[in-house]
Amino acid sequence: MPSLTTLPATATVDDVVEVLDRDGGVIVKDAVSQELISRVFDEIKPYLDLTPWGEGDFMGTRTRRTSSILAKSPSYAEVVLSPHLLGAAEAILGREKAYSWVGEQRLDSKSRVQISCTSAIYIFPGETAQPLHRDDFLHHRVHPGPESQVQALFAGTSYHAANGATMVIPGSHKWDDDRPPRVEEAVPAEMTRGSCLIHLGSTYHGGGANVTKDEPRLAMVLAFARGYLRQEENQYLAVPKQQVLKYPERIQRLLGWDVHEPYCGWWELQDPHVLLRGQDSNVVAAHDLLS
Ligand SMILES: O=C(O)CCC(=O)C(=O)O
Repeated sequence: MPSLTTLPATATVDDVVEVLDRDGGVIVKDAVSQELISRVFDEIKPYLDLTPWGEGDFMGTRTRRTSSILAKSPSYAEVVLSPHLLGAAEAILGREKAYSWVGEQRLDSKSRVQISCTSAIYIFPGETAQPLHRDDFLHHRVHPGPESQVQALFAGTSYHAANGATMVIPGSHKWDDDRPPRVEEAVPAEMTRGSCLIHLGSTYHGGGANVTKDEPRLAMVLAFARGYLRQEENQYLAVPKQQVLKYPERIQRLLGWDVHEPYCGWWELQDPHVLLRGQDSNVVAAHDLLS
């Protein structure tokens, strides 16, 4: 039975990518600090408490899901910049290079990453297992093929088979689209609080059943996708501009206030980041006439 590899926090991005290429998923122990997890939890707790139970097998009737995390938890920006997930996403999604001729000039473009989705998934006792699925279904991928998304679940609590650890089928990223996942093939991503499970968008996985009496399981989800695709969670609506302005430029661009090579996402023929820089711009002034 294939299992999941756990790497130490000292693992390099290359180590993470090597295991992801082989297995489709990898655990990084202590990927973020206990202090950061506590801070994020304190920031999202008021929202989690107000979040209703989900509906149906997929969302879970004993699960609370809250999204728009970068609007609710400023500290989550530190999770976004934690090196293993971001580095692996950049390496794997950046493999895809495209070029095209514009007259006699050859234009090269490389895929960069953007935030596709953020959420907290809180699975309570009594929850049943979520059906196994591939997250990149959202991008209409054909398998096997180049990846469109790389994501992680950061453990906000201890994460084990009984309290609903994510179930993963190692190696399933290599399957074609005709092979359905079977629960007997999935293994629990058991890990300590602060560790993370990184997996490819093509890897079959799903939330586990929580058969404990009193032990909820919390995961903080973060997905990166190629910068020219539609984000799964609409970050322009999820994170109000006043909050975007408080983040460093790197986070702003990862949120989508950016142009992806060669020219996807422009605003008024410019890098949309000019809207955040507040610099003197005739285009910004002209646009203000609209409001
Ligand atoms: O909660 C989990 O462990 C996985 C959740 C998931 O894969 C999803 O909701 O798409």
